[in-house]
Amino acid sequence: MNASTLQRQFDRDGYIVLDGFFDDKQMEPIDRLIHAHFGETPAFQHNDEFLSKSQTDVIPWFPQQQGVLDFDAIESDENFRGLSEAILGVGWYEQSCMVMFSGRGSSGQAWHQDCPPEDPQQFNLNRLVYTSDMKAESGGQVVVVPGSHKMGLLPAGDPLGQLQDQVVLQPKKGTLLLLHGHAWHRVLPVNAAARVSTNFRAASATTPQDITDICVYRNMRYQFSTANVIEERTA
Ligand SMILES: O=C(O)CCC(=O)C(=O)O
Ligand SMILES: [Fe+2]
Repeated sequence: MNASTLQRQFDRDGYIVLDGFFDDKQMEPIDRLIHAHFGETPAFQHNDEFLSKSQTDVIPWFPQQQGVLDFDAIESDENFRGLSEAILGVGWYEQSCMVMFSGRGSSGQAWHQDCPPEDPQQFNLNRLVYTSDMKAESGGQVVVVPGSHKMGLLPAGDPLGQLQDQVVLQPKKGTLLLLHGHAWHRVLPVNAAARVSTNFRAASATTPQDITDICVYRNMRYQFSTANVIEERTA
């Protein structure tokens, strides 16, 4: 499929899943590197209030900020860049890539929008690359409500409750998931083995760098830079 067809699909649904976008051979060494970095039980970084309220169980790592160069080849892939430009327009930019680790038995991620949806033009693009298969029995699938990037604010309510029309995605080794930051999404609990995903976030030329500083959950808005709940939300 060409980039403009995919762009229209993204505009309609708020996400696109592209299995096999990256070669297994390219994913395997990166997967090993990620697991070597985290080990079995890495220490957590967020504060207790965030952990208990957000029900989000993720440890981030920014390899490029530590001079690890292994992720650069993904970032510079021509098709990857072409698709990003088709969605974000000329002048788009990328952020330092973020690897996310959730240990076995962790709760995954509650429903959220990566940034507030009030201005439809201002959003982050998640470019999620999966270096190993998500198996149904292991959990960790991504759940999204198609078209929700155009439905405004994520409804207040149960952080983990099912939402109408939700779709469960099961990425595989080499899958690229392009996901609009205003789309309503979550990650299911991780049962069997540790889960990793790598996000090469990007945004349009006119979107501020700190666009994802405030995340919207069904029970709060949370600001990462100040580690504060800035709004309590009730249904
Ligand atoms: O790890 C994933 O599959 C999704 C993570 C996510 O919600 C995000 O990066 O915004
Ligand atoms: Fe997210």
